[in-house]
Formats: sequence, structure tokens, C-alpha cells
Amino acid sequence: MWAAIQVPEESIRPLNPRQQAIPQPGRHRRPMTAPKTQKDKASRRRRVLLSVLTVVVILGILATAGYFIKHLIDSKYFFCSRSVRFISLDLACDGTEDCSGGEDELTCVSTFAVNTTFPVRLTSVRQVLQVYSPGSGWRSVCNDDWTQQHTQTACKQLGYTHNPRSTGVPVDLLIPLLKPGPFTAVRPGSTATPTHQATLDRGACRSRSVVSLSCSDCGQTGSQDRIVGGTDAFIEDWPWQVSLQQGGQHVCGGSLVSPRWVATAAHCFTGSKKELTRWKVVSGRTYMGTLGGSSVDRIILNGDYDPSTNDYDIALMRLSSPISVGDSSRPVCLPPKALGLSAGTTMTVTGWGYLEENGKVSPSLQKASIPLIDKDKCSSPTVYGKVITSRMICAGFLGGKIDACQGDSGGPLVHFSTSKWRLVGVVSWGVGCARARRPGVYCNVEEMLNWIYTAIEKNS
Ligand code: 4AZ
Repeated sequence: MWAAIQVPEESIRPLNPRQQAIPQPGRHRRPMTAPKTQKDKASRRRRVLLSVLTVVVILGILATAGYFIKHLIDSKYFFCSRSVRFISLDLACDGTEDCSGGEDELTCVSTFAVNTTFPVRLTSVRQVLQVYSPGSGWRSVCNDDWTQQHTQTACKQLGYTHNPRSTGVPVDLLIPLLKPGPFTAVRPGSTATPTHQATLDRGACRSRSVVSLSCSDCGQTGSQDRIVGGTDAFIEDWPWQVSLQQGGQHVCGGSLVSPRWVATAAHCFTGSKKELTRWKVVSGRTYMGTLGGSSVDRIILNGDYDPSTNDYDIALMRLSSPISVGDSSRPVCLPPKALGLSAGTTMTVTGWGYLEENGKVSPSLQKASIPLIDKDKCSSPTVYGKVITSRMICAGFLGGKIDACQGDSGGPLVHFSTSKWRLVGVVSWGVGCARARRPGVYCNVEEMLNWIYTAIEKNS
């Protein structure tokens, strides 16, 4: 057992105790340790700050590198999420080598060919509504028993329903070609039936007038030449112009033909560009940026498109949700059948394409006024020869200098008539840009109306 030894108190007290230092005023020395502690603290703070800064910078570098690496991978590969592997983007949408479960075939461009006549159209003069049946051809629709609901139905068939209106045009005021008929009229009470199925042939109109339709506020501009040789333009004057982008890069132009549909060129979707989720449609911008892009849930290529000749070079993109129509985003009108434009008529082409052959895309929208070129002239041996089909029109100058160029592809060639801008052509191809005797070649929209209307109706 441990026991403490008791020692008397005196024996542990020092014999000569040190005098206690009595602090004296004025002779007080600052302790030597004080400055050292503050310096220490400051340097420790500096070290912590430096470490935090280093970590932030490293994280920043890693995030930026990660962003660019993701971009790079995204631009070249398709990620199969189920089998957790990458395949080359060229092989998705079926360049073959498939993901297990065929994930790489789910969101792809589709093709659509039409061999029937779309049964509803508006004439170029006065926008008279006509319907088609294989038995009796095209007939103008009488204003008899026509209601606002019929207007809605017919406009929906034509792809637009923005502020639809109808007026009656007296038969006596029709052009000589249309005056004698033939006519047709809706059956009363057939409001929701597609127009061509709701009509019965008539020898004459009881109301002595026919239906004229205005289905949208298309082709109107808010205010009111790179492209090579063009000038600066403002989106408010060309509000249907959109930029089609992949990975934040402008690839092609396009035109809004309704709040949800964009017309563009089929050749914009070759190789690795067939996958829907990579596309963004940017509208309402003069200076091309990546902000405010709409995603796309359908891309339909004309089934007759031939990549080797650029024949039928047209496609439609359906936006996941419609754009809101305003001064800087608004659809262009489609031309009526037989607009009958003659060579020399002035058109406007717009886009962010190359400012010169082998140049760079333009940061700001460009426009150029160019004349329509006579078909025979464009097909002559000194220009393009036999490669020009009826699905193509040529526009520009045989002397060169002003022309569409790479990056303008898919964009609009428009013409102003009867107080509306109409989409006459889609930028398609050409030999070089702005070269003499090598004008721009455009897809002839008038020849594609049947395809456009049918594709929109079948996918709405
Ligand atoms: C292109 O490569 C392209 N000069 C578009 C238009 C023209 C030429 C080339 C017309 O997309």
C-alpha cells in the first residue's frame, strides 16, 4: 500500500525566496513574445488564404477542363447509358455499330416521302381556299355555311393557326381562270372534319362568294449583303431567321414557317448530325449566340433528298415547344402555289454564313438583295448545265461578288409581295461563293409545298 510521507511545511519553503517583481509604472517592458504571435497569426492567415486560393484555382481549372473534355467527347461520341460505353457519333442513327437495346436509334432524323397531293391550298391571288379530290381536281370553296370553326380547321391543316381569319371574295372579282369554277362547299355542321372531306361539289356558290383565308401573321416585320458582299441586318427585319447549332456552334440557317416548325436544308443533317438531342434552334438574335435555344423533337428529311445531286434539299425541324411570337421571332409565309415569279425579281437572302469563300462565319446577321436567275440561263453549259432540276432555283449575279456561302445553308431566300414576306427558296448549294457564273442554288419551296404541308399535318 502506498502512503504519503508527511514533510513539515518549513522544510519545502526556499531559504532565500526570490523577490517578487513589482510592476513599476513607466518601466514596463513589452513582452518579447507579443510581436512574434501576431506575425505568426498573419502568416498563418496568409497560408490558409493561399491554400484556399490554390484549391479554388485547381477546382476552376478542373471544371473548365472537364467542360471542354465533355464538349469534345459529346461532339465525337454517343454515350450508351445502358451498356456504359461510347460509340462514334457517326455510327449513331444508323451508321451501324449499335448500343445494346438500340438506344442510339431512338432520337434520330427521319425521312418522309409524299406521293399524294395535299388536299388543301390557297391560290396566289387573293388566297382563295381550294380543296382537291382525285375525282374532281382543285375546286374553290364557296363561302356558303362557312364558319370561324371551319377557318380554324382549314388553317390547322395548312400548318398555322396564329390569328386565323376568313373573308368572302365575290366570285365576280376572281381572276378569269377561277371565275367559272369548279366550286365546292362545306356540309353544314361539318366544322371539325378536315376541309377536303367536309365538302360537296357545287355548280355555283349560293352566296356568290368564295372563302379567302389568312391563317397567320406570317411574313410581317417588326420595324418597317457576307453572306459574301452583303450588309448588316437586324433580326427584327428577318424575324423568321434562326441559327441551327450543335455544341454551341452554328451549323446551318433555317426559317420559322410556324411557331413550332423550321424549314431548312436536308444536307445539314449528314454524318454525325443525325442525332436530335444535339441540336438547338436559336431564334430572335441579330448577334449569333448560344443563349435561348429551343430543343428539337423531330427532324424530317425529304425522302427524295439525294446527297449526290442535292435534289429535294429540304427538311423540317419540329421544336419541342413553340417559340413565342414577337417582334424578333415570327414565321415567314409559305408561297402560294404558282406565285409566278419571273427572272430578275429581287429576292433577299440572309444568314450568318462565311463572309468569303474559305472564310469564317459572321458574328452578326447579314443580308443581300439578289435577282432570280432565269432557269434556262442557270442550266446553260457556261453556268451549271444539266444538274439544275425543277426542285432548284438559281439566284444571284452571273458576275459574282454577292452570294450566299457556307453556313448560310438552310437559310431563307425571301420575296416581298402583297405586303408579306414569303419563303421562296432554301439556301442549298453552289460552286464556291460569289464566283462569276456560279450563282447560289436554292431549293424551290413552291415545288415542296405538297411535302411541307403533308409532313406538318402528319406530325402535328
Ligand atoms: C455551303 O457549303 C454553300 N454560294 C452554301 C451556299 C453556296 C455555296 C456553298 C452558294 O453550304
